[in-house]
Amino acid sequence: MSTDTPTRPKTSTRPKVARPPLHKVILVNDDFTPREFVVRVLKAEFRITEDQANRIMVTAHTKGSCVVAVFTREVAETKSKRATEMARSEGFPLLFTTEPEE
Ligand code: TYC
Repeated sequence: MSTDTPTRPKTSTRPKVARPPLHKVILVNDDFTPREFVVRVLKAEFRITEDQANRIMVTAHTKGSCVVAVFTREVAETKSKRATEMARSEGFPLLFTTEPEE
């Protein structure tokens, strides 16, 4: 069947390179974990400087929680779990959680 209207190849201007949704790792404050230990865990698991770790720790300490970084879901969950386990193995209640980025 033919029409007068020439058919165009289906093209899209939208690139098909959807990025995976990102998840935040959140540091939660508590009254027991020593500040120095929080900084040590942050540096060990998230490979950040002493200065960055200190700022994140102080923000969680004063505001209740602080976003540490964002990763793909699996990486965020693994890092959060490892950091929380590091604290448990030393007997501290320090907690890291994850949540999807808006
Ligand atoms: N609030 C703790 C203290 O005063 C320190 C601390 C900071 C603990 C941040 C957890 O996510 C945290 N020793």
